[in-house]
Amino acid sequence: MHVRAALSCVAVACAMSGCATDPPAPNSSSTPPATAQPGTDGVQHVTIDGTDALTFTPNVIDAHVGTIAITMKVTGTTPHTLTFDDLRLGTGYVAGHASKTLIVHVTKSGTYSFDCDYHPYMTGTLVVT
Ligand SMILES: [Cu+2]
Repeated sequence: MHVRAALSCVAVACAMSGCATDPPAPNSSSTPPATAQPGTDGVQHVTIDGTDALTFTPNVIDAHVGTIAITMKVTGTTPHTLTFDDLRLGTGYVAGHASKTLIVHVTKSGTYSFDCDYHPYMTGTLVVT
């Protein structure tokens, strides 16, 4: 009896303070997406890093339908590729401390995933709106 009364008391306090509607805390370890910036050439430009931790950083690119120039900069000594398997398009081998730019023409909005040929678990997503 005593316990039940205490529990319903907590429920009322929670509803009144609105604590049930608080959004979950954001994941502070995730990197915000990279947004492709339109240049004077009409091409959207974005640069992401390929790291020795075997990650693309950031690993989400936001862009709009059109032409997107994605530069992958290899920040360490481990070579990578940036490859869109579905689009059959990629940078090919990019050596340590080098960078390469991939031009992608996107005509349809959607989500396009990419990865590294050498490290298939190294993945990223191009989100086109
Ligand atoms: Cu790689």
